[in-house]
Amino acid sequence: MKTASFVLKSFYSKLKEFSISNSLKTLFSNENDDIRSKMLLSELERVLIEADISVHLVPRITQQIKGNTFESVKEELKSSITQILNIVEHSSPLSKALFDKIKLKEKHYSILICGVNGSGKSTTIAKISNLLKLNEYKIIVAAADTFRAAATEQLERMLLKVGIASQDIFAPSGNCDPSSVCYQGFEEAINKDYDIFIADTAGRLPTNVDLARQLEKMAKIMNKLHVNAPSEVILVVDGTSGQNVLSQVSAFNEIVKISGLIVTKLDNRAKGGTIISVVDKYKIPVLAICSGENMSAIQKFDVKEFVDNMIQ
Ligand SMILES: Nc1nc2c(ncn2[C@@H]2O[C@H](COP(=O)(O)OP(=O)(O)OP(=O)(O)O)[C@@H](O)[C@H]2O)c(=O)[nH]1
Ligand SMILES: [Mg+2]
Repeated sequence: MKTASFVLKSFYSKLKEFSISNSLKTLFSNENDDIRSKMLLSELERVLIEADISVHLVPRITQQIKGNTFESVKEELKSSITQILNIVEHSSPLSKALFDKIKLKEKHYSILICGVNGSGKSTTIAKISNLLKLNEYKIIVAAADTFRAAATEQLERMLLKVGIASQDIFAPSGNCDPSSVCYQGFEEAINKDYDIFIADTAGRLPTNVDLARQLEKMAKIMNKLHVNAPSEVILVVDGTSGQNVLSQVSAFNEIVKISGLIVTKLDNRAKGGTIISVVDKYKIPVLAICSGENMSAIQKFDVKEFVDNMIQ
């Protein structure tokens, strides 16, 4: 098994591989370069777009660049991107409980997890459950992905691996409606005094009207049991999906108000620019990033660390 330190070191390894700096260095070949020259500016824009920063945001970033050397432009870019990312505070009661060991104040904290197919929802739930259990929370997970055959078994397998017992997984047998799984599971969480309730949902394209309504219903039905429910609605996005993530955030946010993002698969070909574009456009916090299938491959999103690795 990989050690925790190995996993931590590899968190930004792909981001480093795609570091903007490599391409940036080649732009500045002689001392008389002028960043405001049309050619250099459009080259710089190309570098940023290739890093997955949206075409709308790139000109706003380059407008601020004045330096003529690699080092000065690098520092200006870092500062501009940091400013964009710092528009929101990247935390929530859940992320604070996960990473800062700050106790959740709200009783029966409820979390609805959503996202497109295969974005990493169930794996992320297992990672979160693992951390919460280590932090001594009593948690219950509802298998509300009643859409895909074997989804419940997959979730159960992953949860059992991190020590969540089967009595703490709400998965009624038979053909169930996902909203009733959410309702009954959350009701059990309240009756049996669990600290945290997490609902896994089926992967869906938000453009599918029926599935969109179903997700909306899950959030509404939970609210009937607790005035603050769902306490958080987390959208899990695949960090390698580039600009598609922007449309996912927009569409899901129309259905249920997304309170935070978890970005997965940063160990794959993720270039990082997607995160910057999403935060700029939707002002939604990034609660955690995931970088591998290993249960310990989840960590807090730290703006400085992220920018330093993206632009070295
Ligand atoms: N490399 C890598 N793979 C990941 C990460 N998170 C999840 N995966 C893999 O992505 C695939 C899909 O993960 P799931 O957790 O099943 O995704 P899901 O969103 O629940 O999928 P559906 O329920 O089918 O919509 C699996 O093979 C996971 O092992 C990650 O951070 N890095
Ligand atoms: Mg799943």
